[in-house]
Amino acid sequence: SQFQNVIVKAPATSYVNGLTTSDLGTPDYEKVVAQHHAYVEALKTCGVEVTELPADEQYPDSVFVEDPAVLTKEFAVIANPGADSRNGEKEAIGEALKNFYNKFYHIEAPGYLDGGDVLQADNRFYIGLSERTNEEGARQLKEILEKEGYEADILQLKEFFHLKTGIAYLGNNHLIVAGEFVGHPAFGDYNQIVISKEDEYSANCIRVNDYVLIPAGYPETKRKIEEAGYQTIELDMSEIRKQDGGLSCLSLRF
Ligand code: CIR
Repeated sequence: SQFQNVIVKAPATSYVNGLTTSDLGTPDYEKVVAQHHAYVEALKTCGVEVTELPADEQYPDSVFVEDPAVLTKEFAVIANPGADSRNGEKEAIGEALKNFYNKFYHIEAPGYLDGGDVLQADNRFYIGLSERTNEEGARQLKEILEKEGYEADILQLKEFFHLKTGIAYLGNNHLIVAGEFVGHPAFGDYNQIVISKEDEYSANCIRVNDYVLIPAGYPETKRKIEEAGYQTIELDMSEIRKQDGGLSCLSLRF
């Protein structure tokens, strides 16, 4: 949770035509830009250097930079995004990461993996099997991580879109869990902050240095995180949510 750098990508006007399973309506592009800008400002408040990549109209979902890569302090893994319309996003992310890393790994077909299915908690990674991440993709990532001295567990998702849709690690053994992860045996050793069904969207939040960024409109979640000892910054996520996105999806933090 100590980060120096963050990569984000400006939303393209094509964002409004991106993939979604939600029935929340079409995003308002002006509002998307404003919400993305507020997100970048919040990250700066957290003391990180923000690199903003230019918008890419060809990829409506490319604002969700978390999915084409998995980063550690020591190396970068270029993922192989499981949605056809997003797979090519890995090229621009790979280029951008050359400015920060000299050690790269790649997830290769027939393995597919979205970074949204990967959660790091200290030296352990959790990898979710989802509609986007298959067993071969998860197996490749686990092998890379273990070779590099990390631990990695693979778990099957039942309902969540991505692993991090329903879970976040704050540091200090504090884990936020919602939905199918409440009472899940893989997470029994953590101090859990349990999010109720109606507040499920707020389980996707991010610890960045001295703050936890949370979606606006979830007072119970805010209270629980502050009681655990963290300062929070609330961000309006309405237009991001319409395309199945959350706070973690919008950045790569390292
Ligand atoms: C997609 O379907 O790929 C995008 N509309 C949303 C991606 C959200 N990313 C994430 O949860 N890491």
